[in-house]
Amino acid sequence: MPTRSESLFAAAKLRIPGGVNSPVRAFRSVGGEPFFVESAAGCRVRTVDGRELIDYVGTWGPAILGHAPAPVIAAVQAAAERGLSFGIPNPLEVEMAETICRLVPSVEKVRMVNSGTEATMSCVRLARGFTGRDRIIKFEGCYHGHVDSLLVKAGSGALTHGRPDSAGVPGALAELTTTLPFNDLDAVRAAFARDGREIAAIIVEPVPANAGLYLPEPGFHEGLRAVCDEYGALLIFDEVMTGFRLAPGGYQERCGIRPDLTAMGKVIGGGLPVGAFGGRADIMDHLSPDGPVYQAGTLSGNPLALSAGLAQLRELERRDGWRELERIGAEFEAAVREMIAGRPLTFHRIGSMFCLYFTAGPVRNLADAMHADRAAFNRFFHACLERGVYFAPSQFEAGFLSLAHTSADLAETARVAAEALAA
Ligand code: HOZ
Repeated sequence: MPTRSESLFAAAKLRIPGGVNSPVRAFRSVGGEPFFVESAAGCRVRTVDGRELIDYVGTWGPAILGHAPAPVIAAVQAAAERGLSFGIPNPLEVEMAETICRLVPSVEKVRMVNSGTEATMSCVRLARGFTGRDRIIKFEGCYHGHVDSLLVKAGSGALTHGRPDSAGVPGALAELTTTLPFNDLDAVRAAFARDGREIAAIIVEPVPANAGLYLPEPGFHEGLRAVCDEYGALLIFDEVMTGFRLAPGGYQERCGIRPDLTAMGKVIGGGLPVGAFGGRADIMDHLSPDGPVYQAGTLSGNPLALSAGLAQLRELERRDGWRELERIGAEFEAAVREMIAGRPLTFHRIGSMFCLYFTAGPVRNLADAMHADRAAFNRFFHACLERGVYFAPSQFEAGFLSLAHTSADLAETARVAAEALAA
């Protein structure tokens, strides 16, 4: 007798390509089949087969407060009663724009969109329109959504779907993207020495979290800022996952570097489909209707999504959420380090984001991450899942903690993970 998840997946495969609406959900990387979720609350998801799992995916980042937090649900319900979508300016758009400009150090003007992909795509077009140049630099293993120009040596699901790049991206477009190893300033300087006057922008996840999670070395972002300034190129931070998660102002608040443009995404929607991009006013003013770079969206600034995002931010500010996330992260890290002591594993954490690599390390770029023993990770993943703990279904994804993860949840996770490692 198949489980409900098995039956649903069989039905899904008949009508949805691969049975999923986003490839990384399909478990192809780890093997087996995905489970279907019935509901989620706090740090737990409940499957359609009645299992409760401690969740470290957190809807891939947005669930900072945990799932279904009461103040966010109430705000969305109240907004829904006033109307689902207007396509006419609404006051929440002003409140969200003012909030983002207040919190994110480099953002003077911002435009709302509906996903991180839209945000990075719009940043690239705006950078090209503003500079009059076409070439983009990105880093191997960084994933900026499924934008044509950026699906070159990309991370996340694109890393494990069987080919390094995507079919359907015209060669002529991909040729305008230069990919370089992360943390390698010499490579960046060499690329600028060669093509500097053609380069519109560098786009970077300031903390790459789509090939696991590795950290920028001291001076790396300072070096990117300096080379962009020298050659008149723009620096774009993709803070889709780090924005509002690592600090109120994202990673840029922590590192003190001011990018010219910043892409934000799902995290600012608290679980609803949202993205945003913003930055220097003189650059943002190149957008339509004031400027020549076209960008638009019927659902952009959607009142439900903005209500959710604003309610989540208010709650984080009220609870001193970022300090608490750091405390939870440190507690989790201590438990993990004790568990993995003496094993050839590498654990990275920043704030409430983490990754356990199945390699002795060090891991400072994609090439290092690729040394991970994926078969061992896959066994670990399934052993944890069987025991009630859900980590992301790929060695090359980050884990996310929330304010809803209690000490008891973390201790239970450490117990399960130790058992899984032993198994
Ligand atoms: N970019 C997301 C986190 N790596 C993956 C989510 C998805 O592709 O569905």
